[in-house]
Amino acid sequence: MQKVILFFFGLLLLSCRAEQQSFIAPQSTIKIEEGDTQEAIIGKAAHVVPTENQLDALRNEFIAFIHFGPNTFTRKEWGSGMEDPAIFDLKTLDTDQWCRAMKAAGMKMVILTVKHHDGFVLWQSRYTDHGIMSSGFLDGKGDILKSLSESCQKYGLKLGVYLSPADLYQIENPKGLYGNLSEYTKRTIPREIPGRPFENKTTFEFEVDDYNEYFLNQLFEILTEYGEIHEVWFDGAHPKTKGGQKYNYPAWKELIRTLAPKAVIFGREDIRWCGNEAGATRATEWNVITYPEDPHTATQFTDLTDIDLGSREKLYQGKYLHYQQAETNTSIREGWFYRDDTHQKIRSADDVFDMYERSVGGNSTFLLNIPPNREGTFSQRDVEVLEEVGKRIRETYEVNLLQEAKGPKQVLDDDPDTYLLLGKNKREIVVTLPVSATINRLMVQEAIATHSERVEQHAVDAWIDGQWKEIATATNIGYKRILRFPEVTTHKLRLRVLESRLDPAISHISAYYYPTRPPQLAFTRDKEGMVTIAPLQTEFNWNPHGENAAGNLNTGYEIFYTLDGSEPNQTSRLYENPIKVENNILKAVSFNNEEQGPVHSEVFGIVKKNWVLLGASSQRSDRMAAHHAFDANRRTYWQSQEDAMPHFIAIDLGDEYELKAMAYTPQTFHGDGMMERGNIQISNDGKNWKTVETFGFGNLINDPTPRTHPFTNPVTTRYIRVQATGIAGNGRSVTIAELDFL
Ligand code: FUL
Repeated sequence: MQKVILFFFGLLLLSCRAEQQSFIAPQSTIKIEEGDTQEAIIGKAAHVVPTENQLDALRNEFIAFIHFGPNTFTRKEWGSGMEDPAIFDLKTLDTDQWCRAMKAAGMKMVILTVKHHDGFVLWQSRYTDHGIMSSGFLDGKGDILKSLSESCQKYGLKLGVYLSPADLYQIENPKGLYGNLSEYTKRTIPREIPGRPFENKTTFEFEVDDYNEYFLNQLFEILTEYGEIHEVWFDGAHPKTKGGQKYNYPAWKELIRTLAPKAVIFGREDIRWCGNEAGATRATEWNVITYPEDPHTATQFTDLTDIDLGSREKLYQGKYLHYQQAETNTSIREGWFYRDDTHQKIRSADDVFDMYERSVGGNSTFLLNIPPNREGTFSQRDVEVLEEVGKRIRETYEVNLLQEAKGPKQVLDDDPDTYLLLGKNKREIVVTLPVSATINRLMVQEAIATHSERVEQHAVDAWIDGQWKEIATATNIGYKRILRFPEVTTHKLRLRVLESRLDPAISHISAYYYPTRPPQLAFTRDKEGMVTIAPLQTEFNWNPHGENAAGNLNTGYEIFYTLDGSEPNQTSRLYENPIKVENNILKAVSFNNEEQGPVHSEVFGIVKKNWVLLGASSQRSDRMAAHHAFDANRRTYWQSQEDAMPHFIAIDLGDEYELKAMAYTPQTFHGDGMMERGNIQISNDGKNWKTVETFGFGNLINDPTPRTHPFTNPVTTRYIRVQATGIAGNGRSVTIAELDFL
């Protein structure tokens, strides 16, 4: 008898334990315990959900970035911090115009660089005079943040702030606070400034040093005097650091959570960098990722440039599972700041719309930068692109072609809180239309707020000619997945979940039609100078210079080009075979009957066929040999040894040329060896050199896109030597994917 009782008691205990294990409360962070099985880890991952603020941020979908400051006037990407504030020579400002254009694009929030790395502040701070108060704008009384905040309220946009932790003004000026080795003492935030009281009477006590105090005081100002702030953006980039300066993030966070309870924090636990600045998206973007430490106090982070952040294999290696969504951030123009309206490239509406679909429809938020010009407005061409993109988003995504469909109403309604839980035995959903529709987009969403992101692999079928035909497949879904495929006409669709972490909860399915456009184009030139023009493959473009394999959705188009700088049209030369381009601008455009695609243009330098290596300071290995710096192949590169500066590469161009500029293409495989500073030398005999130019490039690690240095005066030479005198991030070896001379 006793045995029987014990047996039942044992069973009860076992079942309680099983239940305990299967009950995991949905939370935004879950610790992986030592001894957790792989199954247990996946079970936990399937319960990691966004916070309310993160969910709101995801629902913004398309948001704007605004880079504005002294760099707008100096045409630089990174300032030095020692610019005279008078350089910010703004005479007019129209933040209403910015807001109208952002609204027209369908954006929901705007994040302004209130202080970029140069330390110049765009608001009336009490704690520095390095900013708008010392510029001529409105006699030093202007306040860009205030003006934008008022416009945002008028147009119904949310507001966010970018406050750079790196601060070159505070690093470089003799009285600067950054890294001044001051003592950590108890300080009251905000520090009172006579005659400038705060309306908000909240105060904080923190044990901090001078720079952290400065930073907290500034956060206090911008979070209390400019209306509700919805995002605080902490850039991880640092042109320089000093004195081992540490950031008191727990204090910053306490202040933000108290004063801006609706704000998400970028760069720390709420929102993460997507890993590039080129608008590249991952085919699989998981927002449940791992941390090596507690994400709320972490000082070590996962490498966010990794192509894989959330596969099962990655999760097994983590210590914490954490919900942290990606922001796909890029600029509508080449570079983050405005330079000019003639040379600075602007993305086409096709390009931006494509990025919108890949990022928003790929489980991330699309953060697009539009830099205002020196008149304080968005330039006309930027506005046109924003308006056109907004029009395409509305015309495509406001017309759900499954409006009349029959099927599970939880997925067909517009309520994100209703969902269909797909049990083990039936992981598919069928929807039927009363009449056939032609579609080429399908949108699927998971109920992430309650059930996390669980789908790992799925397929979509259409009922065509009396049978199911698979029309698209993709990996995860999460907040939103937009599947793009060649158009089909059907009255029945089926979603099949092929792999999942526990039972997935599908909250939404809808279908759309986007009229196929003539494709965006891309050029590649070989060593002989022959240029191939082909449709740009953007689907799997994680490495922007790498191979990618996406099928082209376009057919039946023709390509026309010009070599004289004029805009190509249907009367221009028809592209049939590779064409020779040397020291020239190539412009090409695709046409689908009468419809015109975006114009793509590129300036090509002298052909590298006869270039010979004269010498290089060193090379790391044969695979990274110096000749790769001019083999017309961006996927190979030269890397020097970790030697003392300067590193150099000397080239015989094979003939004498008049040169007006140098273009540097960094390698995109890792962040090492970015050539931040250097000089250009020429020679009569390839032996004795004289310096003719010095150059400097900013922000190369995060944005390794080609940079051009125009020469102050043209030089005529056959022998040229490029010397690297400074490597980004204090690196000690140099890498060059390609050098070009124009
Ligand atoms: C980078 C910065 O260095 C760039 O200048 C820009 O602000 C971009 C958004 O972040 O890390």
